[in-house]
Amino acid sequence: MDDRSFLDGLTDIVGPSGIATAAADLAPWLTDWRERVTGDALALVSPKNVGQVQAIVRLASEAGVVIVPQGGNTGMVAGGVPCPGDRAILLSLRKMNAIRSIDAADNSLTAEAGAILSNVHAAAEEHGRRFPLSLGAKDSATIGGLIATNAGGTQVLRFGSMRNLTLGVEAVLPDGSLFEGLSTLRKDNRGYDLRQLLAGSEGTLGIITAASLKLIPAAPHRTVAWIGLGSASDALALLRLLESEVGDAVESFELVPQAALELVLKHIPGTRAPLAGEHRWNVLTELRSASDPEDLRSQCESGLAGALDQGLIADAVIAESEGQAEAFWKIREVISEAERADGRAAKHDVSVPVSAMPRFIEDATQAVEDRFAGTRVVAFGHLGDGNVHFNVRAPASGDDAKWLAETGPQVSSFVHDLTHGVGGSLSAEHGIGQLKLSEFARVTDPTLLSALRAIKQALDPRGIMNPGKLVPLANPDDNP
Ligand code: FAD
Ligand code: 2HG
Ligand code: ZN
Repeated sequence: MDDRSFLDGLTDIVGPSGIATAAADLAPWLTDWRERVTGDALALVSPKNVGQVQAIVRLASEAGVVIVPQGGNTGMVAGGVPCPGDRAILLSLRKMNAIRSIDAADNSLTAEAGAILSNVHAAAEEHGRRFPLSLGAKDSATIGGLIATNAGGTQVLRFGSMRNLTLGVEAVLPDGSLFEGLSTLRKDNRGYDLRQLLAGSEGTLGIITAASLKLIPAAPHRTVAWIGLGSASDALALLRLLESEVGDAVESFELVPQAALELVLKHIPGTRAPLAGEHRWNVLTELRSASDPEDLRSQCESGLAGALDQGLIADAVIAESEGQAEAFWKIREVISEAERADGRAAKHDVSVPVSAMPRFIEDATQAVEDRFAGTRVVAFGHLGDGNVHFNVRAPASGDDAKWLAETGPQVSSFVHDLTHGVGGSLSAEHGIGQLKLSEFARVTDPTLLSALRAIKQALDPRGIMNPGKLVPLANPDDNP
């Protein structure tokens, strides 16, 4: 089928308002958030219902055209944009954004794939419930994209990542059939779990059209503290101390180095440092429980006083109001934006055993900065999950784009080898996409890679679902 007939067929399915082919309409969606890849597409197609998604998939399969599912295009590994040179369509789920139902007694909510995370938060809150996964891109990231990347975020410590919070999935498979898996069962042991296979599949096995999500009771009061301290190992000791004081009320425990705070203050208007002095490391922690907010606050105060006595922390401030709590969170959530505004960096999303992370940060920073002269490591993020974004900034002088193209791959291999050496992962929460594909192939057990290819082949024998992402080709030289 030639391109013209294919596009006519798509227009018949979604109507003229559901398809765009003009370069200006496609451009914002063809480049990834980190501005690392710009792909090609014949059209941006925006179905309004599941039937249209099925018809699009069948037509693309017949025409041999690649489908790239896309939600908010906030992914960090260029999984949601086509590969350069692909004969592809961008399949946007953004118009399928309804909250289909909320069952407060069941603690569950069912939403279409294009529903934006902050809208899901608001819908749950209206019913006295909470959807406890959040991240900096919450105003753009969609439920489909979050499941497809098995996103993590800032509450994983207590509630797990997206796959732990996904009870059921509805998805169109590569042959156009519909998997009607929108169950909200807490227990269901009927063999292989297609829902869990689709979680983290990055659009390579099918198109998620809706999902049922786990809710928890609302806990409207929170205690948010910003703490200055001297080392990442003191930060981890602080986490364990707080947990012994307040149990699992500790929901978030995020590490922010002074260098990241400085980037935020420099690039993001309206931000200001929570503490008067400078500290090599900072922690942002949030505690929530159903108990009296004053109890939680005093437990937090006593935990922090204990930490001060033990010399674990240098200074701390507990937010006095929701506004101040939001201001602390803003600093944490805009680090990526500030980093992007400051220039190019080789970005890594590594996890190691939680107890090994402080040492890893110290040793790997030293090793990288010694080996690659002039680079500056900014390691921040989810210390409580053993996951930091170990980002290596280009030397301050010189052409950072050139540095990233020429030296970035060596830096990344070096960081991933260090990570692998302590039993870690090169992708804690962002996925593989296009950007990590060759490194994933390089450091991963060949048995696992064969199993991934076998699953892909079984479900998508024509290879139309988001090729060039996540599943490395058998011949390493063929990977981008
Ligand atoms: P997209 O970027 O559009 O797509 C992501 C992937 O999912 C692609 O492979 C795409 O093909 C696939 N996909 C999208 N929709 C579907 C669908 N319906 N069916 C099948 N496949 C689909 N991530 C974290 O884990 N933790 C964080 O703390 C975090 N913070 C972030 C902060 C910022 C400022 C930004 C910009 C991103 C952050 N992310 C974080 C990245 C995170 O992965 C994305 O925000 C989110 O998971 C992707 O959702 P999206 O709708 O934008 O998906
Ligand atoms: C975060 O935790 C995101 O803020 C983005 O996962 C990380 O930009 C990054 O490296
Ligand atoms: Zn993160």
